[in-house]
Amino acid sequence: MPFYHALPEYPELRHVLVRHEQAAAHAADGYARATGRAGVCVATSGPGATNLVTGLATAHMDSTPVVAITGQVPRAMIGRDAFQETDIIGITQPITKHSILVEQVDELADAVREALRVSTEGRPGPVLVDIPKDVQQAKADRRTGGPTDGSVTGAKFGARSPSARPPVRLSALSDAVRLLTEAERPLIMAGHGVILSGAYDELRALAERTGIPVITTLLGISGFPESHPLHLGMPGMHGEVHVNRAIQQADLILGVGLRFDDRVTGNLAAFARGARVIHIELDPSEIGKNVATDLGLVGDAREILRELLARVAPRGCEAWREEIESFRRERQESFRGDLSPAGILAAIDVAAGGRCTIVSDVGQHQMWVAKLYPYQRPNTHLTSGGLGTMGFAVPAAMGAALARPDEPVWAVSGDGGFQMNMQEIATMVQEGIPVKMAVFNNGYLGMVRQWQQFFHGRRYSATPIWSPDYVKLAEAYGIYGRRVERGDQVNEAVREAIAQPGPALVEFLIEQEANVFPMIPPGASLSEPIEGEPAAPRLATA
Ligand SMILES: Cc1ncc(C[n+]2csc(CCOP(=O)(O)OP(=O)(O)O)c2C)c(N)n1
Repeated sequence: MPFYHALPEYPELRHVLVRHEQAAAHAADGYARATGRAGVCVATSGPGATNLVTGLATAHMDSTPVVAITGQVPRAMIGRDAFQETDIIGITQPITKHSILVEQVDELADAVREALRVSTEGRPGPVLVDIPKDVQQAKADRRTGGPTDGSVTGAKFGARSPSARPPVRLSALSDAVRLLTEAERPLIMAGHGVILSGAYDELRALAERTGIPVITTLLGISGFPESHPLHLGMPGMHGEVHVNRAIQQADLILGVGLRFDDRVTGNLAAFARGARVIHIELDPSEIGKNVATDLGLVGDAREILRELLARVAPRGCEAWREEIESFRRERQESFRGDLSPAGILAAIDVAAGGRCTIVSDVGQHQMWVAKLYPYQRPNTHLTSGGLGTMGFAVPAAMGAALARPDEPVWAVSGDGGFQMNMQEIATMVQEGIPVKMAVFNNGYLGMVRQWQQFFHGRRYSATPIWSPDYVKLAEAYGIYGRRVERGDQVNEAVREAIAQPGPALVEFLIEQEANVFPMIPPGASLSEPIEGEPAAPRLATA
């Protein structure tokens, strides 16, 4: 109440009232991913605060700077199970980078500054500031201490000042250069760190100078142009066969700003057995955490790539040029049917004139979006990678749309994830946030159905999913809505949706039992992909 009482005095703060606090956290996250600045969300104590939890965990897993401000019961009531009391600091401790319970009003301004700074500095992450009601009601002299050069609230993770940590040792850099020069089949694996540090130009220059092919992890997508002749694609569980084959055949992997997640490596014991690994990473605790590393370079990806560029001599990758080219030729889509994800995504790209941001949800459609959308511009693919949070796309797209008013922002969801946060259409209408929503409706929790088909003998337990009439839903919210059943309706629907000044909803009735290929079964190595419909039902292994 005190926070909202004061809010009208600060018209320069854009406040967006969401319908569910989970959406506030995701919207702040979407804003943060799109701008590099902290996204801020606010919730009341108790249930409001706990509703933020999934969004904070999502931001934590993907290293994005979100600041959550929560109300708390008055100090004298803390610990007495007061009405709407929760220990939100305790609940969120493992999923925040930092959290602060503000116990004195004198500390409030510094706590908020500190939260903004910590969230963006170094490896970004979520920070929670919990403020008891009586602290909010107390008076203090407005403290104007702290930096006034904008370096706090204006801090951007992509434009960090050079890190305070000691520079990478010269001997380590020259070891890296030697490994890069001597390798016959080197590969660059680019992760989220490339985007967080804004290392696009440096990555591209290094690849072009050395001829080393680049693969982009789910969160590294749009860190390197999709159509670049050196771009191979996405690795891992749903990565293309040729990308995983390249990993398995490589003799050197240069990992840039990634954490070698299990969805990327498959069975660790069989991951890139012939390769030495150089790992560039801001967070030293990531080095060697999952994959044994021959050389770790700790620091900002952009700074370290610059150092390498200054030292590495031009080279080609002759020993493996032919394989790389054949890998690229193998890129293909294995979707049957007239209304294909590739066709829908191509239509969105064309209708947006190549200028749009895609925010995907979690499931099969997420993998299609990751592999098939022709990303050319930096940081135009936003998705929940580490936590894999269904329901992320719609609210995160709201945050991205507020950050990028000059281009269409599309939320691409499945019928399952869309129904987890579709209440936010009301927010879009009330606040004039023109998110374009694509629902890939297959009538199933598709990714789970696929696992049931492959590993549980087609026992479709609790995966068929009913949907409301999305056209009528759009109508109920007073927005454009359209159902697309055939390939020849795609272009027009997408164009019309983009032409709307406000939000728009397009439902695509895609083939119900389409699968995402290839797929590395859980626990298997990158060399064991399933490339087509399994002949006989298998039993679950994991
Ligand atoms: C909040 C949440 N609950 C459950 C899951 C597990 N899960 C992963 S994918 C998936 C199905 C997604 O179905 P849908 O949204 O329809 O997308 P599709 O796979 O059909 O494209 C589920 C339930 C999850 N990732 N997130």
